[in-house]
Amino acid sequence: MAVERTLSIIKPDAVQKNAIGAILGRFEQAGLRVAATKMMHLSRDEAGGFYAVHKARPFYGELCDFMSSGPVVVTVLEGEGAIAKNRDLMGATNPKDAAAGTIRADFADSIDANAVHGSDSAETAAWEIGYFFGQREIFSR
Ligand code: RTP
Ligand code: MG
Repeated sequence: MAVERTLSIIKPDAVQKNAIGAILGRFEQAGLRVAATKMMHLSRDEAGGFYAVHKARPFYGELCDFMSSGPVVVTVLEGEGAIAKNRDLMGATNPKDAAAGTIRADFADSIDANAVHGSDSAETAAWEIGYFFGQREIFSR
């Protein structure tokens, strides 16, 4: 399987729960490497730009409010099959549907406050990484 990069966001609810280390640890334990990471408090416009693909959805306004409600941790994860591996570790969007042992099953409260974001394809991963990081801020090992 090819080495890939994917974008992870630890959302405001999980940062507030003091779960940054626990979540990054799950990625590392699964064989993914942190290639870049930083803490940010997104403006509402920055959150809206990031989730622009969902602009027409009924939940877009709430999603933008939530993602700009407190600091987040944005991380580039790298490893074999990183995009699908991260989605597997995250679990289903709604924590009620998330498999036991996934990040959302263990840390998410609701479909809105669902602990983590992860890129859903190679194309979106490249765009999402570029939204937050320059090439000189990303380190492969
Ligand atoms: P994410 O983009 O945050 O990793 O989540 P995802 O791929 O699992 O889900 P997506 O469909 O991309 O939706 C983005 C975020 O919008 C909220 N959402 N609410 N009320 C609803 O039906 C609904 N659907 C989605 C979730 O917080 C989801 O993470
Ligand atoms: Mg998504």
